[in-house]
Parts: sequence; structure tokens; C-alpha cells
Amino acid sequence: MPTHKKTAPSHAWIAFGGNQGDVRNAFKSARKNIAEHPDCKLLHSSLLYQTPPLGPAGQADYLNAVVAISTYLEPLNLLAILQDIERIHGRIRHEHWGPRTLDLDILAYDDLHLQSHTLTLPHSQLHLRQFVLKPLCDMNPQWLHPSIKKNASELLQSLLDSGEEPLESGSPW
Ligand code: A4P
Ligand code: MG
Repeated sequence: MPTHKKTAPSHAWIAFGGNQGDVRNAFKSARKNIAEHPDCKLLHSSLLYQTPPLGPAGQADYLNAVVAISTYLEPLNLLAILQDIERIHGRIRHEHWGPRTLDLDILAYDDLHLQSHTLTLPHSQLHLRQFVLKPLCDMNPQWLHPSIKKNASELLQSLLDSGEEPLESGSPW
């Protein structure tokens, strides 16, 4: 894909997930790949959480985290870079919501709304997932969902108010 470089950087939030193999090391290595990309700068990392699997039963627990970056890459170029990093870490796409070594999703890119064949922004499930909202709250509880117009802390509280068990505490990585 040709890279169209922007003249001013944007902010993007990237969700890390995985439940196969040495996930913690895969996360660290992927974060390093992102931080070392010439058009990306790592701004913040959330804590790392062990989370119960959403999706098909019988899967191992996941690890989840979120990082914030600034980037000169357009959204589709950023997605392509993240998919390259998934591939380097042995990601093979099998079952939807099934086990994986490393899943890198773009949660949001500035306040952009996008619905295309390959990319939906903000991520369609982000407001429904503690394993995304809790790490976002670590970095900025005031982070505002671009379409729902509620912040990460309010969205997380709605899930807890609906009776979901809170996640166990996170750890640095
Ligand atoms: N795509 C569209 N929008 C985006 C976006 N904002 N970011 C497209 C990244 N990709 C996006 O993704 C399928 C396609 O989604 C991509 O080719 C891209 O063009 P995929 O990663 O290949 O396939 P998938 O894993 O089946 O889908 P997805 O949407 O990444 O899965 P989810 O929704 O992330 O669910 N339980 C726990 N506890 N923690 C987890 O992290 N993750 C999943 C995967 C299931 N259960 C989990 C967790
Ligand atoms: Mg994905």
C-alpha cells in the first residue's frame, strides 16, 4: 500500500489482545515495533490485564492493554502496519473471536468516524469491553468516545452498573 504521509500528526489508540503462546513478550515486542516506526511515536502505555475470554468457550484467559500514539500515518496505512506486526508475531486468522497470539485493533484515530470494508472507527465494540475501557482509563479517564460522547470512565461505570464483574488489577509491562 502506498504510504500517504500527513503533515501534522494524529493521535491513535491501539488495543492489544492475545491468549496464545508468550503473549506478554509478544506485546512488548509489538510495542517496540510501533515505537520504532519512523512515523509513529509512543505516548502512553496502560497497565496489562488478565481478562476472561469473550467469545467461544474453552479458550485461555487473554492479556489486554492499550497504547496511545501520535502518528503521521493515515488510518489505513496504520492498519496495514499493525497487521504486518501481527504477522511477524505469528498471527494466523482462524476463527472469529477465537484464540490468537496477537490482535492489534485501532480503537480510535483522532475524532474520526469511518465505516469502510476494512476499517471501522471508532472500533465498533470498544464501549462494550472492560478490557479496553479499563486500560483507556489508566491513560486518561476523560478520553471522550467520538460518537457516543461519553468518556472512558463513564462507559466503564455503565458496564459495572449493569452487573459485570470488574477486572482484576493490572500490572506494568
Ligand atoms: N477492522 C475493522 N475495523 C478495525 C479496527 N478499528 N481495527 C477489520 C482493526 N481492524 C479492524 O479483524 C478482522 C478485520 O477487522 C480486519 O481484517 C480489519 O480489516 P481480525 O483481527 O483479523 O479478526 P478477528 O480477531 O476475528 O476480529 P476482531 O474484530 O479483531 O476481534 P475482536 O473483536 O477484537 O475480538 N476476549 C478478551 N478477554 N480479550 C480480547 O482481547 N479479543 C477477541 C477478538 C475475542 N475475545 C476476547 C478478546
Ligand atoms: Mg483485530
